[in-house]
Amino acid sequence: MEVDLETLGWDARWAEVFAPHAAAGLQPARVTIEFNHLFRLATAEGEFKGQHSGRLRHEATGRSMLAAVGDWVAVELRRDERAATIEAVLPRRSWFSRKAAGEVTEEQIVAANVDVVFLVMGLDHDFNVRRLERYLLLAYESGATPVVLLTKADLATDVPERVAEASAAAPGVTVLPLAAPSGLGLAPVAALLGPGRTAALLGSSGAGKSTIINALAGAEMMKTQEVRASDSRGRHTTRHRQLIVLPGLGLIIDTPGMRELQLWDVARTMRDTFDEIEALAPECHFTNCQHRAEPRCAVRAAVADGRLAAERLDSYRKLQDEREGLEARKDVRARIEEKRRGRVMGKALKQMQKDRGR
Ligand SMILES: Nc1nc2c(ncn2[C@@H]2O[C@H](COP(=O)(O)OP(=O)(O)O)[C@@H](O)[C@H]2O)c(=O)[nH]1
Ligand SMILES: [Mg+2]
Ligand SMILES: [Zn+2]
Repeated sequence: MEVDLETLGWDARWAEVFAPHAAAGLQPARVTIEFNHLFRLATAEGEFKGQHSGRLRHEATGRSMLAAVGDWVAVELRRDERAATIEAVLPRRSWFSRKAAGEVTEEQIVAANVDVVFLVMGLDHDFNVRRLERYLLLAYESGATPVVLLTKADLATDVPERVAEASAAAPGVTVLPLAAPSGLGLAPVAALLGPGRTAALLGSSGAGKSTIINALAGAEMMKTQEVRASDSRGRHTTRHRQLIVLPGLGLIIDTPGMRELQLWDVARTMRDTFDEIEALAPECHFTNCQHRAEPRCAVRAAVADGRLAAERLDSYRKLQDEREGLEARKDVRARIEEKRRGRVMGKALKQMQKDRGR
């Protein structure tokens, strides 16, 4: 099977960074599925399964240096086995990361090379402005352009109000209501895609992400779920992240519920998302004002006289807390790493002394 790489998102810029790998006889491939370090890869010659080369695994100093869904990689093809060895990961243009689960805090790439990220929220019990703000931070952090999709518009009676609420929380971001099963509002979503463009869907389980993919594809690409009436949550159907090619429309990455997704480095993005608060901060009396109980705080003054919504300051504080928690965990990790290195050094020293003593 011959596949046009451009339908997978390939372009002149990728070709340029790939040139040295091409010279080494490698082929370009895009990661469509990752499962426990086993990959499915889309190449010009169709689908291959893939694994990292021993050298790449060995040289990676962190998980974020290994391949993830959406990555372009350089592979050695073993055509007879339909298998490939991943020799290199091309530098990412954008990426979503999360704290990897486990004892140490480590950055893990969730999806790479995403042009537009759809923040999906159902207009049922799922609708939550605070959560939207957090998704927005993630989107800004990733480098992809965010768009808010409010699904299940057919179940809501207050669609214009919800759209206004979401727009207020996401200044300058397109907010689109839709009811994917009936096709209502789908055209403007499709218009944001395009051949070779990659979108990712972020949102809670049951928000309607897979339903959007199916509606866009006009086919049952993804299994959707029955929703429990009690809490509008669906059961988990999408187990792994997956990059799906929508013929003629572009590419889309479906993600399992993003509950586990936590912010990695939010300092910059806090400034972008809460720019009205960051703009007031220089007027505070204390340069390191946290806008909590400090006297002569310009931010709290703005809330008091109605120039700033109290909810905005609330969200800001919640993110501040989250960020501090994460920073503390990073510190712990750094101390553990230092200790480990100290132990290795200590062993080496002892060995040296022993050797000398001989
Ligand atoms: N009424 C209505 N139901 C929807 C809509 N979108 C999704 N659903 C239903 O919500 C449930 C969860 O959808 P699914 O796409 O599996 O959610 P995911 O977990 O985000 O992938 C399914 O039963 C869908 O049929 C919508 O726009 N309107
Ligand atoms: Mg799903
Ligand atoms: Zn202040």
